[in-house]
Amino acid sequence: MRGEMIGSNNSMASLQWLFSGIVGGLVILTLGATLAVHMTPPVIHSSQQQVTTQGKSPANSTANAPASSPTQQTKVSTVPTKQINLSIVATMTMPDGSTMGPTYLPTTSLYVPAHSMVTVTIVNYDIGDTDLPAGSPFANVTNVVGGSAKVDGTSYTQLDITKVAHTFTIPQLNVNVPIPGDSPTGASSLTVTFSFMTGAAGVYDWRCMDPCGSGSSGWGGPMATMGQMEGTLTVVA
Ligand SMILES: [Cu+2]
Repeated sequence: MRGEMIGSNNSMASLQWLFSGIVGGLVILTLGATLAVHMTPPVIHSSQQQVTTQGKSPANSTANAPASSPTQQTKVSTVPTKQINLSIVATMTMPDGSTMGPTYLPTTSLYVPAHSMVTVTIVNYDIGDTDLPAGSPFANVTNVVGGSAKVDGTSYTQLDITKVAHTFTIPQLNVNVPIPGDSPTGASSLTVTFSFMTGAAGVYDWRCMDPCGSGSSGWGGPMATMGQMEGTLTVVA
């Protein structure tokens, strides 16, 4: 009798276990389906692909994490960052009294960490435009974080080919940012900012692709001179 009661209780308990197991399973399945829907990856613009790629290394640098721009921070806060400040002047007087320019300053020899986010600030004092050839791809902002650059705080993804003064171009990394020759505010300079991701260590050429130099092609003088409109980007492991 007692044994039967116990047995009966066990049967009841087993049924309860079975029932709660089914309910639990359904809850888990429902949660799983809900999460699957909500965890669909966000649409990533082609220019941001490297961000996601680089973002996978969780080591290093909470100290170097960008302090602002929360939308970018969620994706790139785990990678090292590096700030580069450049300016562009129309002419610069050399110690011997000769002039050179236009030129990037203070140096075109840039050093950045591998697998990092490099933020570049360029103050362009060389107001005025040099047309890019019709259909030039260098009128477009390419392969920068977020897909756009900013001029005096306003985002842009391309310029009219007649509104370009210079470009900041790293051909091997497909990074290109056209630098406007017209200040939106009418000021005597304008400030361009953008970020790009580095990959493996190596030495890359970077340069201006707008024919701002001398000669009939515009590709002479500063455009053909290291330290003026071309330089090197050394990515350090
Ligand atoms: Cu140039």
